[in-house]
Amino acid sequence: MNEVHPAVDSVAEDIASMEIRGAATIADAAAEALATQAQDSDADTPEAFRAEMRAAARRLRETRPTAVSLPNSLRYVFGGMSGESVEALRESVVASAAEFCRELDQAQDNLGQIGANRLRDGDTVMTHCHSTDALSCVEAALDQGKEISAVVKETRPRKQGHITARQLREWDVPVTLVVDNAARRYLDEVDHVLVGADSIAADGSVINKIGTSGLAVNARERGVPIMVAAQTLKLHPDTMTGHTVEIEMRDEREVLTAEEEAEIDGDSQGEGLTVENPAFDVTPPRYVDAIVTERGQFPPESIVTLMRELFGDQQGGEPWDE
Ligand code: RUB
Repeated sequence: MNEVHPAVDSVAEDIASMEIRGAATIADAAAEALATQAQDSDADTPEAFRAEMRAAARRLRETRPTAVSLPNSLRYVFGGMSGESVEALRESVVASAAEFCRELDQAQDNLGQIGANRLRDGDTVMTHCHSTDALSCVEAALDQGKEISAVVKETRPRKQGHITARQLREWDVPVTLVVDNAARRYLDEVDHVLVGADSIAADGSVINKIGTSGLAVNARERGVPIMVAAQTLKLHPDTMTGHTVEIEMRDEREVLTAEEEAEIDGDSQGEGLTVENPAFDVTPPRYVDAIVTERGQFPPESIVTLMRELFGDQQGGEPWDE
């Protein structure tokens, strides 16, 4: 009863272990996983089908807490689920998931066009982590015939900067890869800081990979504009009613191996040494110059207007709650 499809389980594991990572990619994979659950369901009643879908959504939801694109994607698919029979329900979920993935791609393309308008021929961007929304701005600028180069922050501990560097090199963009600690030194050589977001709060705060806030403060001090590329899927509806965004704490082993720990702490069996590994941080709106969405660019303080338009006074429980 309420069996979670093995493919859903496997997607959930891949999201938790970051095989599948990045807010937009996670959302896309979650929607597709719900479609697989629906497609292969052998539920014999509509109620059993709905219960299965809720169980699958809960399994996916519990993987990572910070990127709101994940619950937003699940909500979208549930929003499209309708019908009186198992067959009708199945079709509606599959169609809704496909529509979600299509819209996500389209939003990213549109956002890229808008973000590209901020980039001038010959500009250098500094990136942090790996964001498909941020890269879509660079791609669109290249398509417009502009020459862009990049200073790419490595992004400890998982080094997502390498993924960014690889993508940029595929597009033939000149890349200077630096360790995170070198970022301030290179800010004088760049024209924009360009990052993505996992969640945007109603006050315009940007929740993104750990290190974004320090980078933004340094960039502001150096007079370098900070541009956040985030499709509206990253807007966090709960923050309109005062909820805060949970910051994921990841395993200490991403920071320090057991051998390294033993070297530092000898025999004390971890008693006196604590390793903390927050995956994200919060950049206050005053350090952000523009949030670029598929609906246009916004000063962070005005993002709440867009959120009201998109989410209204959306309240109540989640569609996957039992
Ligand atoms: C990824 C990260 C990215 C955002 C935006 O963190 O912080 O900047 O998710 O990415 P992690 P995108 O590697 O821990 O998932 O623009 O692709 O949605």
